[in-house]
Amino acid sequence: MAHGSWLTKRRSDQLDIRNIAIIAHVDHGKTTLVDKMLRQAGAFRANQHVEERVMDSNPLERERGITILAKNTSVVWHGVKINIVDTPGHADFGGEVERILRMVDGVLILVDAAEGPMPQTRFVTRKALALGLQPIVAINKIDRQDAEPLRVHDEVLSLFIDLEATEAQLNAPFLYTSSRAGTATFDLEKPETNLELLFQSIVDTVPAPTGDPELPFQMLISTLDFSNFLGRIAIGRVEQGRIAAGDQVALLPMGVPGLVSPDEQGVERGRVTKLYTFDGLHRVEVASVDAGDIVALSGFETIEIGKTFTSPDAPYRLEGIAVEEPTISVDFIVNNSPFAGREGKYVTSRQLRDRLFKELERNVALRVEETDSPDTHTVAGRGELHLGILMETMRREGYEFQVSRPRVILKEGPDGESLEPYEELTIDVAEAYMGVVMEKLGPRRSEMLEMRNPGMGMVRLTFKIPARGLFGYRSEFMTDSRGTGIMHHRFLDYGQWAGPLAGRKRGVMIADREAPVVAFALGNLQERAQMFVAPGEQVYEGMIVGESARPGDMDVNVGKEKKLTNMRTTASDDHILLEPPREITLEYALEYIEEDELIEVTPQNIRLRKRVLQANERKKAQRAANRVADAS
Ligand SMILES: Nc1nc2c(ncn2[C@@H]2O[C@H](COP(=O)(O)OP(=O)(O)OP(=O)(O)O)[C@@H](O)[C@H]2O)c(=O)[nH]1
Ligand SMILES: [Mg+2]
Repeated sequence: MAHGSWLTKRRSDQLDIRNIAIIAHVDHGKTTLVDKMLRQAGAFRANQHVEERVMDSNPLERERGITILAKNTSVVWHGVKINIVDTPGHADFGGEVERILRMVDGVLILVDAAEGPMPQTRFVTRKALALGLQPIVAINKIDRQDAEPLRVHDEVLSLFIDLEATEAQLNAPFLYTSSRAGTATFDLEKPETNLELLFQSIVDTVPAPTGDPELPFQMLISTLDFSNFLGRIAIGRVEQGRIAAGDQVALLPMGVPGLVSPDEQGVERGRVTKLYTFDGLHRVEVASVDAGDIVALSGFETIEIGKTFTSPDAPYRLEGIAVEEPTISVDFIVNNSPFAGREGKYVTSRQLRDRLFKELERNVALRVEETDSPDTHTVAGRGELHLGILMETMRREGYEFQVSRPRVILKEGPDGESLEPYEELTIDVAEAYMGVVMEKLGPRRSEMLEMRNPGMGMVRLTFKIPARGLFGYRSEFMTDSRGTGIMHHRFLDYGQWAGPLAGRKRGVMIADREAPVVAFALGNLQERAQMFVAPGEQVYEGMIVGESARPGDMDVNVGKEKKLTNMRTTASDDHILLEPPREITLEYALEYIEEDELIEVTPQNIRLRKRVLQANERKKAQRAANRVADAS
């Protein structure tokens, strides 16, 4: 394809460029595809050992098998440099994907050939189409046993029509791909053995960037990075002009697009210290970058997403990107459990405070607020995963702290009424479990939006539900569907406060003293409870050790030994068949706990506890609460 007018402006030593983001629902195979693209385009040496999904480079990403941070990379294919941005698919990171769309000229939309378009597919596709980006569609995982690529092809087309795609967007190339095998074809009857057709489609359909390198420099900051050595790093596409290391530039605050008056407040001037472009897995330092390429730039401590870099003589502000508002918050509290300080390196309120505020440097959708107590900070974010990952990262760094139950962030409506966040919930289950799902979701104030039978005895149910209504539902759902169901939810919008919701159905079992857990005690308790602890663990009074089968909390002694009435010894413990304890992950705990409970997070353990530890104090508090309730 000829992009002649633009090419003539590029210096002869510069490659032709395409900028593309890979977008999809979580797990549909984006990172696996980028992996194969890198390999097939020769980004690695022939004998280089490269791990699978190499782009998911941080330890949490590898452990969980999900992408948390978007990442830039590039390959050169037949003389064209293709900048690729791999994006996270989880709904909590949708805002980041939205910002990334501002530095590309096309999107590769991946859709699982069995699951079809999911809420997150719809969200990112809507944003991409609305920005006028040229899509390429990959119906992925065609190697799956249950793949139905033709059905999914139709579903994607309907989605495009729903979202009012333009003629050009509707004519997007549709490829059938297997990320895992590294293949792409236009025709299922003619399987291919590589990704040639995908590369070719990118070069042919994604427009080359149109910025003129001879005009004054402009660049919108689309994402951030941070290095201890360079400080904040801005990443974005050079909109027009060119930039060289050492150049004097202006950094414009967010505001109305257009020429900024020279004396506007908040405009900064300074020198670019370092410039990088992306090459395979590496960031390579370069002397200068021309319009159209994606660049990482350092030199300013005030770099923020949405600000514009320009030449100092032509401070023209580009349309900024508002960072999405948080929808839930939790309190981070200094650990005051009886085991405080035993497992963590950083435990003081000062250390906690500094770490939380440092996080704001790169975690743009996060908010941290001080409270009346120096021991407590309120941290607000986009969802349980967003906040859960921060907690997980901190515990790995050696921090120890406690976390409250998440709260939804309310907003005031136009008439002063209370609004709360609603989520779109998608559930895939076998038809047999449909009844129990509806029965459980009803009292959680959900409203069914759609029900579909894609076949094979499965149903897909879509609900609108207050975010609060989802708290604690995942574990019930997994039990109800015998672990076979799949559920996803993403933020929809703010709506009317849905009124009070019932809390957890089942009570918890609470340790009544500090002791090591004994198998004999668990053996007796497990008939009435699902335990969270295993023999040998240490518990303290007020710690939650299991979930009972019934409503109402119960204090128990998990350290109770078998009475040695005859010659038998505790060795007989070995004969007790114990159910494995329920594994408590951070996200699970966040969904699970009630207002009067906390999560204790340390590098080694995640414990659940009552806020009030002593059983008699708790009873007193309960009686007082009942009196208040009776009086009103
Ligand atoms: N059968 C099959 N499995 C695949 C294919 N591509 C990816 N997978 C598997 O799907 C899972 C998710 O793959 P990823 O590449 O991490 O998906 P992703 O879209 O990057 O996920 P997020 O970044 O978390 O949104 C992994 O277990 C992959 O091995 C494919 O073509 N066929
Ligand atoms: Mg990924």
